[in-house]
Amino acid sequence: MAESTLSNLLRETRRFDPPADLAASANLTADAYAEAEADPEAFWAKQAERLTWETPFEQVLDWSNAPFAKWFVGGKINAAYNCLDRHVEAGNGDRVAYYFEGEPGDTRTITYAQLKDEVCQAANALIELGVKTGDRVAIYMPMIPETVVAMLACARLGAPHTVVFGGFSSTALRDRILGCEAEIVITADGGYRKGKPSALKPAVDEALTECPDVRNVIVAKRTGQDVDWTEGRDLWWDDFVGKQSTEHTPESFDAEHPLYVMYTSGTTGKPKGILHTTGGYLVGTAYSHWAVFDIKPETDVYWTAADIGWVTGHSYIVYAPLINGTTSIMYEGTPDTPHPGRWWEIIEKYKVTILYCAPTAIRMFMKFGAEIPAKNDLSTLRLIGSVGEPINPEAYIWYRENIGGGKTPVVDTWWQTETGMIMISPLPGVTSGKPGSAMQPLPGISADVVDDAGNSVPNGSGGYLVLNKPWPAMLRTVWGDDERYVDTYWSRFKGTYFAGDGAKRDEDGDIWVLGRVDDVMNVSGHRLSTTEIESALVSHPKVAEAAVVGASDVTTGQAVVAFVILRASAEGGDDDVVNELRKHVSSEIGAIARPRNILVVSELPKTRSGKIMRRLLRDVAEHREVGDVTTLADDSVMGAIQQGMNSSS
Ligand code: 6R9
Repeated sequence: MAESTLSNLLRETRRFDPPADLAASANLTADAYAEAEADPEAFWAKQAERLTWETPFEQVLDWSNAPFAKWFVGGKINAAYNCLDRHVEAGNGDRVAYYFEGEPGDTRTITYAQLKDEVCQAANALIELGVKTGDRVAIYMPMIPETVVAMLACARLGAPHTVVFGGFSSTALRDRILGCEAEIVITADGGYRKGKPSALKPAVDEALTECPDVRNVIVAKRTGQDVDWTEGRDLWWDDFVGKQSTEHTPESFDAEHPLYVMYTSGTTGKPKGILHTTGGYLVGTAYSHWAVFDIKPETDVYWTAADIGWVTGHSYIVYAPLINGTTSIMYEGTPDTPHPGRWWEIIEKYKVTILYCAPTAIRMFMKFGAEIPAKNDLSTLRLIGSVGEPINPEAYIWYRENIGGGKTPVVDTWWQTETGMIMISPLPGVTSGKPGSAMQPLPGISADVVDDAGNSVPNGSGGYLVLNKPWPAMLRTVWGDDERYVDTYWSRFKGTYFAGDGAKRDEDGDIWVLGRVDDVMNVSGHRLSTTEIESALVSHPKVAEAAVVGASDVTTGQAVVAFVILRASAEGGDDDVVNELRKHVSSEIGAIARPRNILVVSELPKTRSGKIMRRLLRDVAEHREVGDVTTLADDSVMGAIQQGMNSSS
């Protein structure tokens, strides 16, 4: 993040106290901090009572083989039973689990009892395909109820799912299927985006040409578009799942049984499969959801406006809301289809009380103008949240004023795919919020800001964000690569989890997360690795070398800017090549990784040891004066690159 933004942030002095009525009836009060501090294990044992355990656990935490944690040792549990059956058994089967709103305007209301029946059918379908406990299932779906059904069917059988975001390309899908050796793929013909059907099945067909171990593909019909069909392999959801029995007795699994693998970008080219297990993940997500969103399941209508293909969707559209018996909204499409007020229409229609979304969406709505949300009645909202990237104070204030009616608390929640659950956030009934600050770790969570040597920095200083106590929803390892788990997260500072983010602690001790300190960038709240995009670029036959940086962008937070050196043999004008390369990156990774700018250069700035100095390229991409060039092997390179950038934009 640019220094100027940093100092702007830290000049922010506005404070917003919790509304008195919310504070008076809040789920979590200030004493929870001291309670958790006094006896963390007792605190987490108490939170574990949110779940129904078939066999109670004997020990809260086994940290004897750190950093490999075991939570709720000896406990046995079924995730799907906890999400569904027990609510039905308790007489809440008629409560709505999801109000589904399709992009074209079709709707479905799904109760807990109906969802349970559908999950049982899907579980029986997977059994018929030979899926056993421990087998992996890949899910590549649009935002439709079947996606939740598929995930919970896997969880019910103890078959870890790996959900691949529907915007990812066939190559990304292939890599993830191969990475966790999935044998079954669940997909759809397509989904609706931006007013049009957007196909998914062709990417599955393409990916599977290189995934010989995938036996079957279950295809949900959403758009009705034509699909190629592989007889014997492909099965229509409606026929195959629809014919199954709605009876299925869940088996309980060890608290540490794998629940899912979610791939996320890291500092090296290959995405990492983050492993979450069952008991701790469910306890951590359910607790944080209850605490941060002050969930009152009987009366709230809760909406996480994210995609299920990201961790935010896993934790706060699927698992935590269901564990807590919440009624949620699920919206399929883009926020501005068919008009820029779609979200506000949904909030009015369903009387949504809690909205959780990303700053990039808020900044987009700011651009559309405050008159758009003003057309709808948003007065049911009592709490609004933000996730995915730092929220700049302007966006925070706009959100609070124009969406929250100037009265709702804004919870700015910091967490990661790896943490599984919200870690740092204001508590809506307790904290006086500061626009731009995630404030304090939740009760039970311990975070710090440290310097290069790992020492805690004094208030008023910046450093690296670390987590210094294990927490229940923590990742357990990188799938199939324990060494990478230890290296990436636990080696930078011994015995402490290194989050990869820079942060500052202000004079009051509150935390301001400033963004990544590694080669991970954050585009519209989505993590992308510079190396991954560079590899995609150099995999194109016309590219000799590439360097990618994340440059600040008013809408998307950061944008991908690439500098490429073409091979001498490359034909065609620069403009054609640039278009070709942007398309190539889309098809290699996904549209989200498509560079905003690609600059063809004849040389890249390198140190004498051959390291590309991305810092200088970032200066150019952000139209700043270029920093210190003294370590460059050839300092004339930067002048040429700068000229190129100026003439291209
Ligand atoms: C949940 C999620 C994690 C990275 C994280 C950080 C950034 C997330 C933030 C935030 C500042 C917040 N991030 N929330 N930065 N303030 N409230 O987004 O997971 O996709 O793994 O990304 O996102 O940089 O390290 P994930």
